[in-house]
Amino acid sequence: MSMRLVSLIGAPTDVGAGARGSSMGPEALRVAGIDTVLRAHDIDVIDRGNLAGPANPWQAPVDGYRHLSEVAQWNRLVHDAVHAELVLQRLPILLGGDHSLGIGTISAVARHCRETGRKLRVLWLDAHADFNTNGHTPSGNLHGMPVSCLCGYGPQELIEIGGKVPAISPRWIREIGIRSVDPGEKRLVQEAGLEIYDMRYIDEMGMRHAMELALATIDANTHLHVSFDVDFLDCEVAPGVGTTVRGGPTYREAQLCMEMIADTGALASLDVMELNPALDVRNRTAEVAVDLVESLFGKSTLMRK
Ligand code: B3U
Ligand code: MN
Ligand code: MN
Repeated sequence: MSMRLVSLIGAPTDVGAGARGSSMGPEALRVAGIDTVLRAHDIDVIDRGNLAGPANPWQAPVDGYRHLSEVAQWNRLVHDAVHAELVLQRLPILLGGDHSLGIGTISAVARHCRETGRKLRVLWLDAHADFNTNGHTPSGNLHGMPVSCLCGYGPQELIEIGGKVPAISPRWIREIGIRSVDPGEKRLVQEAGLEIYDMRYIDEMGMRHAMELALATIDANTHLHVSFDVDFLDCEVAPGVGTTVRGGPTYREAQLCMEMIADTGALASLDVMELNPALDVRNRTAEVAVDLVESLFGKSTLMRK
């Protein structure tokens, strides 16, 4: 197997979030050793440093959106940086930053897939469905809307970032770990037909079965993008996030999830989002996130067939 090439891109902002602090996420992931851990697996890692976007103006929503113009500016920067790495055949890891930036990453990934004729699958690991619109959001925070924007339901500034609208089809997404969906958002998710493995499903059927189904349509021509919102994890394991929702996957369930993704060999881009060091305990959540990223890149290969 040829050497794997990874590029780290920091996006230090919380413009799309309801709490300040995820802007410090990239640095906390570096302090937890994300580069060293990957290098230990014979991966060529380049840290591109941080993108420089607008400051957080901390204003009330306008037309149901908070900070739309700043979120759009950050996402354009993310789109360009991620696309450039994909063209260089490097696997981009976006160090968030709030989850609204998934619009920029996945728009770039979708564009690259169109350009290279690859099939795209997106795994959205999250406590939330992130499928709100300005008419349904309880907060106006754009980190609750990236999936809907990517599917074409959203403001022009955000849905056109990668060119083609919509960037992706709801059929390409699998959401895992979901346990907080707003009432209007629930209807939209059902109408769009999103494939969701929520905590009820995981409780009843187990993480293994959920992941087998979520990964079932991946083939040799698939670009697999993982968008990992750290609030996916149970808050006992990961307290350092802005919107904790109890009852998430345990450390072991999350490890299995990452290991099964690694086994596909299809992982081609990654977001690590919503880590909020201001709410963390001695960088514990960053360390757990890095540990899980290590599993995504094949840490536990000892027993593999
Ligand atoms: N669904 C709520 C809360 C939320 C979504 N994503 C996060 N929080 N991180 C909203 O505001 O849209
Ligand atoms: Mn999210
Ligand atoms: Mn979330």
